[in-house]
Amino acid sequence: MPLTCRGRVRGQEPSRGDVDDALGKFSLTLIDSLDTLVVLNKTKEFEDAVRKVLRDVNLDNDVVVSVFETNIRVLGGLLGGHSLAIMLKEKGEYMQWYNDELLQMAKQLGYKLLPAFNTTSGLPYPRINLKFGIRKPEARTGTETDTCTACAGTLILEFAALSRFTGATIFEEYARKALDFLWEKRQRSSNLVGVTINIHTGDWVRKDSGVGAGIDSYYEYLLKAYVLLGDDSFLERFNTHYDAIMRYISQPPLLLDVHIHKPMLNARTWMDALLAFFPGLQVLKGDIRPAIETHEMLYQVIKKHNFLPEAFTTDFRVHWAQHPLRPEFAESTYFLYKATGDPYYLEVGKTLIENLNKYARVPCGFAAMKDVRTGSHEDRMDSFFLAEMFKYLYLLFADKEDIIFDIEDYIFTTEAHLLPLWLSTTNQSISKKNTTSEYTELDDSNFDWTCPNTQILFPNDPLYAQSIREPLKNVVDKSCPRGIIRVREESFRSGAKPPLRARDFMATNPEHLEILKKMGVSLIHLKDGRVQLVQHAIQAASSIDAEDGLRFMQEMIELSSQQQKEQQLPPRAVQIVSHPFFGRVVLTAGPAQFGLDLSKHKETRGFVASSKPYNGCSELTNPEAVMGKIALIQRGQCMFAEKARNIQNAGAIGGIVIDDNEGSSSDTAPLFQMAGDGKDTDDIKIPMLFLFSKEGSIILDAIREYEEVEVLLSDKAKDRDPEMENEEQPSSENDSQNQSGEQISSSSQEVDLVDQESSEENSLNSHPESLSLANMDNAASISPSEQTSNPTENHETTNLNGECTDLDNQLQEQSETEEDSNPNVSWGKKVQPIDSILADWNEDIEAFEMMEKDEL
Ligand code: DMJ
Repeated sequence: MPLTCRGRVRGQEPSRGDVDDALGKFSLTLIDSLDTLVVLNKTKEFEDAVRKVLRDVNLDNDVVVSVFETNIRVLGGLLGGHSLAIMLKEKGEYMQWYNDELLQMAKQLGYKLLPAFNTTSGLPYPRINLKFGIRKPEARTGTETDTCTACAGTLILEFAALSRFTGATIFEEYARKALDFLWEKRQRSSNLVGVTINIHTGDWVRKDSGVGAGIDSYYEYLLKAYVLLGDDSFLERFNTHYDAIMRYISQPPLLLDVHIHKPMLNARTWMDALLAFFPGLQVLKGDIRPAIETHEMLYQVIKKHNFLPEAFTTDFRVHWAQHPLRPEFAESTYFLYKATGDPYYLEVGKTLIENLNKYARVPCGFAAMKDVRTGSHEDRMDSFFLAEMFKYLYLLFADKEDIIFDIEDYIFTTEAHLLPLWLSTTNQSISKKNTTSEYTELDDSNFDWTCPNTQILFPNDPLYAQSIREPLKNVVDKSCPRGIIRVREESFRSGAKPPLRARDFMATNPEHLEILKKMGVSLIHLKDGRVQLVQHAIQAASSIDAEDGLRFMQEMIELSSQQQKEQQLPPRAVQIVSHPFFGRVVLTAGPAQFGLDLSKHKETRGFVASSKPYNGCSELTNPEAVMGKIALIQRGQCMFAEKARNIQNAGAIGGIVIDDNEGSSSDTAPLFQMAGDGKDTDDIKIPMLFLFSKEGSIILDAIREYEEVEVLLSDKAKDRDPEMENEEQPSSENDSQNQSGEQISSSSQEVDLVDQESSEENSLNSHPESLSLANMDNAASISPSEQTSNPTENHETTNLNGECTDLDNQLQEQSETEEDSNPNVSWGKKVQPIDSILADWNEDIEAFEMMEKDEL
């Protein structure tokens, strides 16, 4: 935990849910970073680290861990460490004492994971208790029915390496069986796989399919298993899937999820950050062009936000704002540089390193970005940062002689652990089953993009990559908000104009109601005054109308979730700028619905002082201490607005409310928004922010240690620059800001606090089967009535290279100001099931809902 400078021990910190499943009290970061030390030529440190692992690590802990994470990080880390330990030993200088101890640990761990495979399908349970295995009452796991495709399909490299290193064939056999099962279950007409699968029945639970979260390394391991094990069946499977990916998912430069049964239908309008590994895999396959294109698009998104947000929309807006310092983009940059030799990729790497140093480096390491928009941090540095990010960035700039062994003799696992290629000819006793006959002859055009040897195709020609990037150079900046692309393309292909766009819909317009009826969409008036939209495809006038209705409903969902987001104020940042922090520590803060709006004004900078009484609920007894400063107040006992008025009257230039619930943290709790007191709050002119207890205590601890602590309250952390380290900033800026005191309008609220997450509970996503508008007025507010132009086909087109059409521009403006608008639309509850055609669609949407909640 790089902000609090401690290790994260499972059970000793508040649970973060699934993310913690990677932690098994087995010194994860130490093991995951073993082979990085050798790559970075820190051989002595590697030797020490191996000794520490052998001395301290216990694998027999009563902890439930993820089988996938334990495999790729711990088993992979031990095997990577072993691979390089024996390489060093052979060289004769280091590790002379080493006697396969890491391999023995790996084997012990391998046996601990095997009970997870005790299913009829051979797909492993997603979790296992390291001490008690599975299904026994003490194990506290084994009731799960589903796992992700990547979770079951990312074992073969580590398990086969373990078998081949030790001669114990059982590991490779189990991993192969799981892969065979997944292959059997692929959707036969599209040749795609879903995101999650039932480990007992083999039914797809989530039928959306992409190359990012939940599936990514399944594809990676098919191709790499072929490279490591030389088994053609893996290559044939990979090529079959790759053909499907390029046919349906790849829309260069985008990679968009589709439905496995309806692969021409996009399943989402956003992409996740994990797919950034895919260009690297395409390099391994030899398909350089789309790799260059997707990588270029991702780089432009990064340039916009400094980091790749966890998810971003097809028009490149932030969808999920966090960034846990994922390495996938650096990985692809490394492989593209190797493939093309284009120095452009060194420039890309330099930008990555500069951004890490500028925005993520903190006194005890590198902190994950909680929100790329504000630059705020999370007290988290995942082990993959050292295992992968450091390794790939170092290798990008390393010359051959900088590395003490030949990296070409190894293959990278998904966690960038190194396994020697000589394993392919060792202990080959595991037979190649199911190899022939199953693979359909692929159309040759599948390989049109493939260049098996880049040196032959463009020897020393860096301009090759540049010529591919050139047409895309403004793809992100000049992008226009998109609709649902595939749907749009299809409707224009047939020359059809959608009869009604969701954004134009007015519930009071009889013509619109007529069109809805034709499309099989009915309006249900609920007792509480709300209206629900439900589509029954069989009630549509024709199958074309039914499809139009489906599109209309899908657009409505998009619109609704966009509007849901617009109601929320974005998070703010508290940045500690005084010595010794100098802006390096940025805390995520909740906004207030009253007081100075930091998104419209310059940041407020000042020293902090605790108010007396600390709860700020009455006139302050220490006005001299808070005068001209940012007052710290504890949450509770009175309204937030009352606290704000009391500190403002005492002369404070801003306020930070610290949560009184001990242990609360923005890592584990949803963003918190302070509401007014139901009265007019225009009199409150100072900015107010909210910190959970953990973040608050970082400031309180700093005061105890350094007395004078200066902070910056803003909507986005200020770049850390030498200014912060040298300058003693006077607080005049704040004074003038305070005096200018522009009026901030605030809607009246009856509650003290708005918890943004729980306010989302009635959102459409929770009840995707039917749509309910809050009331007729709000229904009308969906439709921008001031819209002047009539939508035409052109309005929907997006020109990747050029300008947006009029409507596009209009939409762009809307999206840019989205945080200011408050259309106040809410969606209601499910009323009735829908027919079988729609049910299929709804299942997919339910799956998205799950995905939104638990993915990544
Ligand atoms: C890593 O642990 C592995 O690369 C995994 O396959 C997915 N991504 C994470 C880091 O983002």
